[in-house]
Amino acid sequence: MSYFPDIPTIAYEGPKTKNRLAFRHYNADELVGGRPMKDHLRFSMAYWHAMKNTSGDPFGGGTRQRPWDDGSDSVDNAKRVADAGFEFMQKLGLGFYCFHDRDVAPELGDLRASNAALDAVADHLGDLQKATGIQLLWGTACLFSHPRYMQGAATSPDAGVYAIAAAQVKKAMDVTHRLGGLGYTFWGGREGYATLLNTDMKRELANLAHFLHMAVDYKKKIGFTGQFYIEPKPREPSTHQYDSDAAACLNFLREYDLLDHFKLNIETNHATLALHRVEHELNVAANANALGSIDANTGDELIGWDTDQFPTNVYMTTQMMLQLLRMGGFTTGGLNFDAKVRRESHEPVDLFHAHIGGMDAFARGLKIAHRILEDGELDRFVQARYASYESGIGSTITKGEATFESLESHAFAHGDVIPGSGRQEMLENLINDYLE
Ligand code: XLS
Ligand code: NI
Ligand code: NI
Repeated sequence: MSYFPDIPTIAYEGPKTKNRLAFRHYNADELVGGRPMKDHLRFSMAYWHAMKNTSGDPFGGGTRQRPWDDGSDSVDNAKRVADAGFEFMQKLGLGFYCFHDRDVAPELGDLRASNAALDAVADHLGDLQKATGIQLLWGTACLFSHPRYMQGAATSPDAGVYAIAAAQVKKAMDVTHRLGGLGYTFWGGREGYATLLNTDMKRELANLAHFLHMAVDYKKKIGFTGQFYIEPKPREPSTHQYDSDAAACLNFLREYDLLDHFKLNIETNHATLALHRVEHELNVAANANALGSIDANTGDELIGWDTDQFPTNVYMTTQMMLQLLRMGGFTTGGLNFDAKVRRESHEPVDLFHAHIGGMDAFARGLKIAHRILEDGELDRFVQARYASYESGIGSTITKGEATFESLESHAFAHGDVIPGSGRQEMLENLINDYLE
């Protein structure tokens, strides 16, 4: 049984092809810097967007044709969706996927029944993984859709809700572990607040920290060795989300002694909502040794909300890949397409066009970034820009040996200084040279 009978396996045909269902740049086994593209990029399907999302918006319901999903809460239906998902990933050559517990299996009337459904679908997912070699990049629990989570989960004012959230994460971790998941993500869907008038922020943050410490303990207990990720996002659905950006997450993790146990999963559209470029967020995370994974998408800068579009901008993917290559690439993480087709793009084939575009955009970004780094002109400029910190008075600053007194005598002795040009325009031209 095929769910995409008219769509062939997508092949690399090179930049000149006229075939819209082909890769122009992503060539899985082609080596870039001695490593196959597929290992650099580690593309992943986001189950919720690719398989479950119907592309509704606040003004109208879903438009998407999803012949694999009859909308029922049965385990059989969930297994069919999984079959469609694995056929889709195989046809695109996606080596990984990510899910929320409630994407892959239905939430039923009570927790025990929901857990049993999840176990049954997980068995099926395990079989599909075995048959295809596709791996689970990370799992997570949906702690934001059900009405009980309207005021948060691990930051809920209600301890009963908090307990259910913990039970749900416990189960989602079990299943992720069982499926050999390489990671587990905490996106604090509704961990934030709408107004301080009703909010005890200090208590909510402490509760959140306890929750994550319990997750760390449970991870050890079950022998799960996957990487934990926190995914920053500044707003939506809450007005103020606690994990607002990479710096805020790192500060929270440090304050509550969790930094050793978590890395960040950086999402492009969330960076934009935080008024940062995604490369800034990647850089902040990487500098703290905490860049774990990426939710690859992009936002519409005119609309200003989390539109979760597919990434197509090569200038952006180039900057992202520069950050990633400089840090030595992914270990457990990957590029997870946390992106959805537009409401107008309602046919199953649109899912293919969307992923092909995203994969090609990152493949180009990878090749371009690799060449930029190999040629070295950009890095040489940056190095030279800071050269004054490598010798003389500068090196005493770098080594932490300088004092206000030593710097004052340097300033007295040498008089005023104007730094060299930042050459922003020249460097922008340099990058454009590589974007043929
Ligand atoms: C929503 C988030 C979500 C996480 C997983 O904006 O991006 O999809 O990635 O819970
Ligand atoms: Ni995401
Ligand atoms: Ni998002």
